Amino acid sequence: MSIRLSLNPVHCLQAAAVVGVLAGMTLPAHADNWRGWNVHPQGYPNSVALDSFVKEVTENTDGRIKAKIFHNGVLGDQPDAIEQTRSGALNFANFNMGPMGPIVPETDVLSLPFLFKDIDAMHKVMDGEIGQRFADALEKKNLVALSWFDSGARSVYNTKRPINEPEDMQGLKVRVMNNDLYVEMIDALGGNATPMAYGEVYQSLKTGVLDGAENNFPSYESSGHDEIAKYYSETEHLILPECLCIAKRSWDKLSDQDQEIVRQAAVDAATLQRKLWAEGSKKSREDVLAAGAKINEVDKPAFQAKMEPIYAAFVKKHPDLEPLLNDIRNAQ
Ligand code: BDP
Repeated sequence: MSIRLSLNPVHCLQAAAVVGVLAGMTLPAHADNWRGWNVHPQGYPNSVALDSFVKEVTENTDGRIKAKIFHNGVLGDQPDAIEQTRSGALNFANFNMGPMGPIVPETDVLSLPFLFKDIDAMHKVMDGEIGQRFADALEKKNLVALSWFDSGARSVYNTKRPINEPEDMQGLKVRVMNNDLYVEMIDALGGNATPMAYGEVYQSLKTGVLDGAENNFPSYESSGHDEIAKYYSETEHLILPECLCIAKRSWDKLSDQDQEIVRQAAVDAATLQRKLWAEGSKKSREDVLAAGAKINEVDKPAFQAKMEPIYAAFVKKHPDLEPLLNDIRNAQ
């Protein structure tokens, strides 16, 4: 077979020009442009830690990975971002284990109320062999968890009244994260749970669509919810870890050397985040108090008793997860 080339002089000149330009410049090595998701605003402990992760990854890979983090949830709400990271459309993110439950059932164990006795116990569990089991479960769903962040303890707050006893929750419309377990939890207390995206809560509190929500002090403050829902009652019903996760598709493309760099950057980010968290949550508590929040302690055993049936229902639904639950209890 013969191939006939028609040589158009204009095309030849254009091609020569392109080759000339390419030859004259030093082409950069192929760079992976990574986009990361974060729900929190700039300056929040997690955001500062993610900024440092981005810097360390970009510098230590000599620009082979160019990472950029988008704060403030501008790339979508958390359930969406989880899906996007699973598919590789986003490359990394800081996720809370609460909205992870519908995708990775093992992580629902972490959403059982009053599971960890305190934050140190949570760290001990997540930094050890049990944390690795969660990472393995996440990896099966295409998320590579490289380190665990803190998110303190979550408590209930509302616009109406201080909550001392579970009975005080009666009839309150309380926003929860996207997970059926939280609906069961608030309903068990006599409230009306409303799953809703984090970014919509402020407006809903303002217009009275919601009476309250639940979160830790830094989020209560940074979201501005403290300006509207003045009663913060220290139920401390959830101590949820968060991950710094990489899309498995992005992770698998890396050389061993770059995987090591990214892993180290994630571990360093978690060390920084935990330090900033410890300082930041104390400061947020003081700030919201100074701004007029009314903080009270609650009758915790009464809340624990009301939520106990959630455990039995959970084990009935997920008998396979009972050993994991027991191991977490025994490890504390
Ligand atoms: C914050 C978590 C964040 C959640 C948010 C929420 O850090 O990941 O999206 O709570 O309540 O504490 O949705």
